[in-house]
Amino acid sequence: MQSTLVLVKPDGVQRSLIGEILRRCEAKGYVIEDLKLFSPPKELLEKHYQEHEGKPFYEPLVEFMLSGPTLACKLSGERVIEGFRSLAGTTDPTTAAPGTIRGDLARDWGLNVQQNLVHGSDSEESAAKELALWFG
Ligand code: DAT
Ligand code: MG
Repeated sequence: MQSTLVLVKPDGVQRSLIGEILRRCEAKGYVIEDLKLFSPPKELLEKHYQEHEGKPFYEPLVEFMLSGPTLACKLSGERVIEGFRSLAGTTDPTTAAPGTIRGDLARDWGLNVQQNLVHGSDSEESAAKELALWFG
């Protein structure tokens, strides 16, 4: 059994989409092991997005993540890392496939960061690191 870190980012919380997003995870058969709604400190976000440091969207991304509370979720299930990313859809909300969280619920707001509602760990290594960071 695998676990992954799912975040409902500030846009999702602000738009009251927590229920809809968790519903899709549960409907798929994944199990919510832990939940935490809070405003993470900048240091946590910088560690979380360390791989993107130096990219043009890095600073606006961290600023966006500081704009309001985030829901952190430890989600478990067989191949959940890959499975949640499939439920989430691709990064760009405009081209994310209909049927996915981003494809159905997110769109481009014309800002310099993609407000794409959710985060999901992208490998076993990132999941372990991110779960320790957000729930450790
Ligand atoms: P994902 O969240 O699909 O794993 P990522 O790890 O490549 O995507 O990027 C992290 C976040 O950074 C992403 O959810 C939104 C933002 N982002 C990524 N690429 C971007 C870009 N080209 N322009 C603006 N924001 C971007
Ligand atoms: Mg990523």
